[in-house]
Amino acid sequence: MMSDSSYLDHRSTFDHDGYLVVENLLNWQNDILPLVFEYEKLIDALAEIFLIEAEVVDKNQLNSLLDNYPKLDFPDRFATLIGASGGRALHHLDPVLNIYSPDYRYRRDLPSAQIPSLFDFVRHTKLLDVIEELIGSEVYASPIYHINIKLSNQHLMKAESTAKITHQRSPAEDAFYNFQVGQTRWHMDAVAGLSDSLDSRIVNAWIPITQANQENGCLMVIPESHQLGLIKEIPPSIIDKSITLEVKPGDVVFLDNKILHASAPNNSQDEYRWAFNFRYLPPKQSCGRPFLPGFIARSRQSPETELCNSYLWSSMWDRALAYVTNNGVPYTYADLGEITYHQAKTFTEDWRRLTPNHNSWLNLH
Ligand SMILES: O=C(O)CCC(=O)C(=O)O
Ligand SMILES: [Fe+2]
Repeated sequence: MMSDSSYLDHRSTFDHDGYLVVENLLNWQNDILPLVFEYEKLIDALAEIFLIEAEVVDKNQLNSLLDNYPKLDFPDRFATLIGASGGRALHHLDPVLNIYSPDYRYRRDLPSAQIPSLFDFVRHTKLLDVIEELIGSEVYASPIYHINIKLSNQHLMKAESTAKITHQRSPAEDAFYNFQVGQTRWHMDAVAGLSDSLDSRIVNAWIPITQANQENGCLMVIPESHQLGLIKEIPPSIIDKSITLEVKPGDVVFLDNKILHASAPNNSQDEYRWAFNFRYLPPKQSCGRPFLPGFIARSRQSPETELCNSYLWSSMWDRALAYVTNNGVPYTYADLGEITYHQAKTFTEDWRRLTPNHNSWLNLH
C-alpha cells in the first residue's frame, strides 16, 4: 500500500505489509545528487583504468575508446566499464555479493568503492529517522548493501561489444551478472545471510536514483509474504499475488528481510534503472555476514559509539576485503543453507569478539 509519511503509522504498515513506501522522503538536489555526482566519477575513473589495462591490440582503437568515453551518456559509460572489465568492475562496486564469485579478488590498487558520499548517504538523517521508527533508536548499518544498475538490452549489448573489443570475457559469464544489471529473480533477502540472522529485525532501505517503472525494471513485491517463513523455491501461485512498485527518485522503499521481491526486466529502449539498497538492524542482532564491517549508525543511548568518519569506514572495508582475499571467504554461498543455526551463532560470536569496534577492523590482516 502506498503511504504518505504524514498520515499513516509507518511501523504498523511495515509490519503488516512487509514493506513501506515513503514518498518524497529525500530531496533530489540536496540529498541524492551529491552521491550521484561522486559515484559517476568513481565509475568514470574505473572505466579509464580498466580500458587502459585492457589488451586492446590496436592502440588507435584504445585511444578512440578513451577519447570517446567522456562524450557518452551514463548508461553507455557504465556499459563500457562492465565490458572493459569483463564484468569484474561489479566485483569492486558490489563486493558483498561478489565475494562469492569464484574469481573474486579484492583489488586494492583501484580507487575505493566505499566513497565518503556513500557513507554519508547510509547515515542520512532522513533515512535513519524512518529506520528508527521501524526498529528502535539503536541502529546498526549492516555491511550488506547493494548497488543495482539495470541496463536496457541496448546497453547490455554495448557491454558485450566492449568486452569483445577489449578482449575480455563476456560479462554475462559473471556469477551474479543478471542479478545486478539484468533482472533480479524472486527471493527474500534473508536467505543470503547466515541462519542466525533469520530472526533479526533487518530492514532494507531500497533507494531509487532514477525513476523505476514497469518498463525499465521497477521492484516487485508480494505483500505480506514476510509472514510465510523461509522460502527458497517460490511457487507460481504466490508470485501471482505480486504487485509492482513504481517509484521516483526521492521515494524510498523499506523492505522486511523476509518479504519476497524481484525486479521486472528492463524492457525500455535505452533507460537505465539505478537503485541502492542498505540494510539496518538493532546492534545486538546478527546481520548474517559477521566477517564484513558494519557500524553503529545511530545510538540514542551511546551517541559516542556512532561511526561518523567516512575514511575510517573505507579503511574498515579495505582491511576486510583484503582479509577475505588472503584468507578465503569463510563459507561459500552454497554452504549458507548447510550451516546450522548453532554453527552460525558461534561463528558470529567469534567474529564479534575479534571485531568489537572499528579499531579492531583496522587491525585485521
Ligand atoms: O534493485 C533491485 O531490483 C533488486 C535488488 C535486490 O533485491 C537486492 O539487492 O537484494
Ligand atoms: Fe533483495
